[in-house]
Amino acid sequence: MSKRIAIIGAGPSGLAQLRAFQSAAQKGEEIPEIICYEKQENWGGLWNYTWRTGTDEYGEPVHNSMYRYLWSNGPKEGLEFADYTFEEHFGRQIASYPPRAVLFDYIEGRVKKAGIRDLIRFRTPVRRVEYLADQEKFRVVATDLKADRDSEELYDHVICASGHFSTPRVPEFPGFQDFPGRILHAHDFRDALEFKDMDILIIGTSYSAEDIGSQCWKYGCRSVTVSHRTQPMGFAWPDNWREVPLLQKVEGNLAIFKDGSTAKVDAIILCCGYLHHFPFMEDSLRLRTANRLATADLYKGVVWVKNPRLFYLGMQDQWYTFNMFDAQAWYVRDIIMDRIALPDRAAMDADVAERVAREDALEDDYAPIRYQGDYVRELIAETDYPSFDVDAANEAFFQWKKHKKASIMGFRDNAYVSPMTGTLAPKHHTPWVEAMDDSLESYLQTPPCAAE
Ligand code: FAD
Ligand code: NA7
Repeated sequence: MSKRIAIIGAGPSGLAQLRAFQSAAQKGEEIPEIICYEKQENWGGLWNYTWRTGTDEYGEPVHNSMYRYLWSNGPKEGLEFADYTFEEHFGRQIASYPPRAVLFDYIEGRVKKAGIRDLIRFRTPVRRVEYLADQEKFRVVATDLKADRDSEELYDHVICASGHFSTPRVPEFPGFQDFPGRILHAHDFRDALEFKDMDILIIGTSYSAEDIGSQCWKYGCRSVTVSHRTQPMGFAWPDNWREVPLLQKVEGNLAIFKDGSTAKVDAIILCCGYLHHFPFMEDSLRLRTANRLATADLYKGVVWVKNPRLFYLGMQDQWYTFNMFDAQAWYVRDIIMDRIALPDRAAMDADVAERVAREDALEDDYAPIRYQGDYVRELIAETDYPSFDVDAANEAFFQWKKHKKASIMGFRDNAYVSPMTGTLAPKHHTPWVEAMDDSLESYLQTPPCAAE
């Protein structure tokens, strides 16, 4: 096979793509030549923590949005790799909400075993992707940051796996210019202890708002006020936590909300989500989509309908993560290796429209989970990715939702059944609110017998 493939990003999605090709090679199949461009020093994407914010040592925007003490915000049973279980990696079952370092170790374990590191050019951000119609090739321009040299190469396919939780959406509210404290976006949040003894205001009501507020509460801030544009989160919050309507303005350090209520605050954290941002893609190749389950212009959620030699991985809003990226990567691999044929443009557009309409019709809180579970099931049915019990993974998510409603600060103390091996996870040795040490060494102290 003489095709050349470029993968942009070595986070969980890009690594899934590398592993998908390596798995075919392991079975004796001839695979294309692959080059993966990664702008960071190491793999793991968002799970590759850095203390840096703003720009890095090369003047590049820092990709990372994760912070200290981050524990998985959903059960690990929903993200487990079907071809590399937690039990295989850790030698036994572990508790259900691992901290970041534990998940990084798990992600890394699979790709170390696959031996694909040599295919990655680290510290090499892609600057520009253009399609040369006359040659039916993509021109990819990238910079080797260490050498400060640009390269230009031609590829038959490009797979964009650059993530979409990295470029912050940063609205402004009247009075921000004169606010006497710190205003930051969740993307730049690193350590909850910075906000110890402070009254903090959070804008937004999704995962970042919930988790950063909870972190600050856990590590000793004085109070949390969360301002919503659409509706409050509605959990049973601790006493020093309020939910208020949208911020109208700040006067000095007094925040004034839509219902006329006020709060004196020391810092403001904008948890307002992220932009799908692909400045390196030429206009005709650039994905423009809202953060939703059915992305715009992607057939089967991955094939760029306007030029089906281009693929995007992991661009959906995410309930499922690692195993969904796998499902996508195996599917994309099989298109590239001519095992799956693509329909014509009209059929691809119809597929996108059908997915959008089906998402728009979802009603209860649990329906989006089933929807994305069905999507994973649909893709894995078409490839040799190991089949797994998607209903069991859905069930872990349903339990998680119930446990959050019962106790927003205690949901991580629960344990679920692996959809891959059918074993029940042990409960973590320490309740989450008391567990200040988020290291891998501490997390793995849970004895397996705690499952009883
Ligand atoms: P990323 O992890 O973003 O990786 C993209 C990679 O592409 C990065 O390594 C980046 O450096 C590289 N890249 C970007 N642009 C370029 C370029 N131009 N050239 C070369 N390389 C480039 N998911 C969960 O399952 N559980 C959780 O608990 C969880 N918590 C989260 C908490 C936070 C704060 C955030 C922001 C996300 C969280 N997620 C969580 C979701 C997360 O999106 C996925 O787990 C996963 O990291 C997505 O993988 P990805 O490879 O698609 O993107
Ligand atoms: P999300 O899930 O995209 O949520 C963004 C939130 O920001 C959501 O509550 C929005 O409110 C709110 N938002 C966006 N713009 C505004 C403005 N202008 N004013 C007020 N509120 C606004 O992003 P997250 O960062 O929480 O989560 C992203 C990932 O990170 C997720 O997968 C986690 O795993 C971690 P809305 O409901 O639209 O009114």
